[in-house]
Formats: sequence, C-alpha cells, structure tokens
Amino acid sequence: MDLTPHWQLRARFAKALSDLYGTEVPAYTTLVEVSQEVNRDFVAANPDTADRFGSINRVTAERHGAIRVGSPTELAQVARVFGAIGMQPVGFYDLRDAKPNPIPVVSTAFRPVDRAELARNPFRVFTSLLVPEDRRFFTPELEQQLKDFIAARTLFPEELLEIADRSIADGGLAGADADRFIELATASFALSPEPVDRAWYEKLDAISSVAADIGGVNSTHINHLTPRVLDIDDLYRRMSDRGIQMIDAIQGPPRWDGPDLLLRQTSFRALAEPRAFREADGTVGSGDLRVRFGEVEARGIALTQSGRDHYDTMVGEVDSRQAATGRPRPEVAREVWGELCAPTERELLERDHGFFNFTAVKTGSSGAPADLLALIDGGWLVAEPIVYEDFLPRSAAGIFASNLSGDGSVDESQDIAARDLPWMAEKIGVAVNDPYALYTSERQASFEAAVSALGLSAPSVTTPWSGR
Ligand code: OOG
Ligand code: NI
Repeated sequence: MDLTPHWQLRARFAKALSDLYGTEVPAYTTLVEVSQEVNRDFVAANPDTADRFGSINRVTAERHGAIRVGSPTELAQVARVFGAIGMQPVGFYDLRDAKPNPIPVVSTAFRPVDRAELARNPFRVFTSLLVPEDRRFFTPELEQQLKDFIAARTLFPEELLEIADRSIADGGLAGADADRFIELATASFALSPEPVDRAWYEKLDAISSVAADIGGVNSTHINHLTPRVLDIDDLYRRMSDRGIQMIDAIQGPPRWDGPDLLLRQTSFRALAEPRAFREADGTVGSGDLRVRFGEVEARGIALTQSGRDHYDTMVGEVDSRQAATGRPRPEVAREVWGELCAPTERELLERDHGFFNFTAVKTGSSGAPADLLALIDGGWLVAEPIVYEDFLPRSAAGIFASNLSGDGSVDESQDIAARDLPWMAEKIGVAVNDPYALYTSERQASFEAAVSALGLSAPSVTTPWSGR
C-alpha cells in the first residue's frame, strides 16, 4: 500500500488552503502575485546570493498561516491535524502583555522541525489560544459564558481527527484517506456562512476584537496566509503603488547594510467581508466583519539566546531614542543598528549572536587549526546562516494591533493567569519544542560533520559558543 508521506500531505494542504483563501480574500491573490514579481526581480539582480536564505523554490512556495482557537481541547485537536502533516508546536509566545494593545492569547507555531523537512515544504501556522481565565480581560461570568460557548462547538469533525491519528501513527496516509484528509482539513479553516450572534459578538468585541473573532463564532478560520519575499521594502513600495493601503511600518529589524536578523513583516487590512448576523429578535440579517488581513514577511538569520538578548537591547534603545526625539522609527533603528549590531556575518558568529551551519571545503588536508574562526579565515570551512523559522512576539502584537477595530478594554489591576511553554505542552499532551534547542542541534551536527571531514575531533576545536 502506497502512503502519501507527511511532507506531501503538508504541501497539498498548504496549496489547498492558499486556493481557498484566494477565493475568500482576493487581495491575497494580488499579494502573492506581487511577491512573486519581487522575488523574480531580486533573483535576477542578485544571482549569486539570492539563495543564501533558502532555495528560490522553497521561498516561492513558502507561506505561514494564522489561526485562533478557544480552549486547550481545541488546541490539542489542532496538534493532531498538524501532526498528521509533519508539523510540531515550536515556541511559546505570550501576547497578553503586548504594548500598546494587549491581546488575550498565548501562542505557538506549528512547523516542520528539521532542515530536510523544511526544505521539502516549510508550511507553518501561528496558532493562538484564548485565555478566558485572564481577569484583566474577562469577568468570572464572561469566562464561564466563553467556556460554555466554546465547549459546545465542534471545530474539527471526528472523521478528520481519526484520519489524522492514523497519519501520525503510520507516517502518512493511503490513497483515499489522503484526499479525504485534505478535503476535511481545508474545510475546517473556511469562513463559515453560519449567522453570527450579534449581541454576543459585540459584547466580546468591546473587550477585544480577537476574543470576539475566537469566541464569538462557532468555527475557526484562517486569519491570514503570509507569503515570503526576498526584499520586503520593494514589496511595500509596489503594493502601495497599486493603491493598497499598507500599515505604516515594516515590523522588526530595520533595513540596513549589515546582516538581516530574524524576521521583518508588514501587512494591510483586508476589506470588510459580508457575514450573516442573528439579531436579538431572532431574525437573520446581513452585516460585515473586518477580521482578516494580508501579511508578508522577509526572513533573516536565527539568533542565539545572547544574540536575541542583544537584539532586545537594541530594540529598547530604538524605543527610548524615538520617544526622546520623535524622529521616524526606521531612521532611529538604522542609527542604533549602525552603532550596536554586528556589521558582518563573520562578526555575528564571532560574538556568538547568530546561528550558522558549516561545510568543509579543503577536505582530507592536514594542518587544519583547531579553532573555528581560524578555520573559516583560512578557507577550510564556510559558514552559512541558519534562517530564522519562528516568530517575533512584538511584531505579532503589532500585526494584531494594527488590524484591530477598537482598542478593547483591559483592567491592569486584575490577576493574570500564569501560562508558559510547559503549561501548554501539558494541556495539549504533545511536547512543545524549544526553538533555541532546535537551532543549536542543527548547528552542532553541521559543525561536527565539517570538522571531522578536516580530520579534527569536534571537542578539540575552539568555537565562539564554547567560550573563547
Ligand atoms: C496572529 C498574529 C501573529 C505573525 O506573523 O506574527 C502572526 C494572528 O493575527 O492570529 O501571524
Ligand atoms: Ni502572521
């Protein structure tokens, strides 16, 4: 019996979802077209370096989606659906204390975890979980109403979950199961035609638009689907030229002459979509909701924990200089980066701020020095950046906030409900990966293979991360 492996199911699912979303949000199709133009032109202008952060085929096919669910039970079901296509939860993001707009969710990202799987198909989904227990947002009464409402709905049909479990157990799905899985999984993320209870939706919306989008309706839906570009500044200009109103800024690190760190993202608000509403008197009328949007991203180098701490320090410095002077943020950020950021990949490695993979170039030769930087400087090894595969909570909060209809209401004097990565793992019954551990083990494997090809033993070679 021929099994369709996880990666092929993932590629099929990503394609089916993209087709669905294109019919639901036509501006997405424009975004994908413009992204492809930008990538084509970038490759033509930079033929030697364009694929340093991933092959052009991977980048062109690359998307991340975002979904939002209401309870740990629903999140555990999401883990089964995505587990069936080789995606595991990675990282924990708490968006409840985001400034200036706190969002009552904690999140993770489902994605393939190893390099070969990412290369086959890198689809990932940022997945947010409502926290109805958080008193800063919800009273005990509203918490209970939310929980009752969410417990009474079914996001994923039982048949889908059963097929998903088979795919996890067998490493893939046989013929008819594969088709059925794609059909049911894709349909689970379509916008529902079912009427929205207006009073209930508006009650939640006054507290948080995201709470209303999650707990005010009887289904989930794909909130956005984000293509990846090689030059996001170019994309921003071209979309604006087409008359699409983008948010004011590109989130994340600035454009500058040195290495691109982590992740840069920007977005535009999608048009209001017509939805059916049930009124207090029981009649069904029409209205619209503006909850979905278009987003695009450019990916840079994954940072080590100390690189990330330094990044956060630089962002803090940008904040305070901007607050003090009122100068445009991109200009301030470029200035701060110029002063504080490693100006080259070589220096990013030397400071142990970035993750790299290593390849031996002079194999089998004797006399190789037992020091990683000397090996690189002497032309024995080449270092290539490891691309950042995860998300940035501050950009996520910025993306959420820039697309909300109102500011919502938060009572800061109330208790928060403690949430962290182990809490999430326990609730969904699946290990949640630590992103740093994934990047570290990828680096270590490539380092060991490269130095052993030079006839050296890895423990004898000094590296920036072993402390030099
Ligand atoms: C998720 C927002 C976060 C990103 O790319 O940072 C996100 C959402 O709106 O549900 O997708
Ligand atoms: Ni996103």
